[in-house]
Amino acid sequence: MTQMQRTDYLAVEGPHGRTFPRLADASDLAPWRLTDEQLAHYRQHGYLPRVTILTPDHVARLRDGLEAIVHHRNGREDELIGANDVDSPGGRKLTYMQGAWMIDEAIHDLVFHPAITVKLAQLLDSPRVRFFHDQVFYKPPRSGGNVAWHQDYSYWQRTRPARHITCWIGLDDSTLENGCLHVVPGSQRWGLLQMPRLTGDMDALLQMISPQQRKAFNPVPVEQPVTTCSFHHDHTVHGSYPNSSERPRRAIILNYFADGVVSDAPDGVIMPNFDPIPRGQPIRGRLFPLVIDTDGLKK
Ligand SMILES: O=C(O)CCC(=O)C(=O)O
Repeated sequence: MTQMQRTDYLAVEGPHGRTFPRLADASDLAPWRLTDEQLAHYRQHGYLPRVTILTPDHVARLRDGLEAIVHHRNGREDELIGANDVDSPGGRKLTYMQGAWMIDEAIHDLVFHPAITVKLAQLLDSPRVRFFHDQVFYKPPRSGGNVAWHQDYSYWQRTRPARHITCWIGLDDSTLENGCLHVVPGSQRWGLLQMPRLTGDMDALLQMISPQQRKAFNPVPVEQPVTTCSFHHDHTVHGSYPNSSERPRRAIILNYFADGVVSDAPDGVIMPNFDPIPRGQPIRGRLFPLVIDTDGLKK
């Protein structure tokens, strides 16, 4: 594929294609909403597991897109940010990347999928929500490495306030054996902790927390079938163990924030390769698009 043929998926703020349904007016919100029970679970525990958002056909398209990128058939891998085969503890490997949403149509459109965005508006309690960035954590069969215990916001201190949320989307059934996500319920109330190396020693964070927090450190596995996702709060401690199964554990992670979050970066750099945003200025623009505006929908 030549430079000339590259589709600019970011040219229009919103989905590029028709992979997922769109919101036409306010009456379209209802089928995508979380129940009061689900919202209460998130508020109490700092995460919400097993929320159905995809069909098997969506999963197949997302897998095809991701495999094309990972196996260098997409042709635009040079546009990825921080793409890396990371050496993990124990001689294991983890494929990590940001920016898949800029080079694959289905992954791009997933960012705007109402099955996700309507729920984000509820969980963040904000009518307007913006996309922050995507991540892929791809654990190959048998050798896929761990992701160390961490809080997402500890990596996002170039932005404020902490009004962020993560949507974790497995492209395989997530099981204990293949290294599913684990979360520490209630840890969203622990305040901001130090930032460990994400792909380093699993338990590094445990040396950085108080004896009281260590006592309350009771992780639970988020085992969930493909087609579902989980959401977690930006202060919820989470991580994942290695993949010891015979199949990959592929996940696309979408990070969002409530509209109004500003740059707190002394040099304005929010994301490598993106134009700097001066400290104090709202984070917005085509690289941080609005994914939902419930107030703006026709009533
Ligand atoms: O996929 C994983 O194992 C870790 C993902 C993660 O750290 C996150 O969703 O913030």
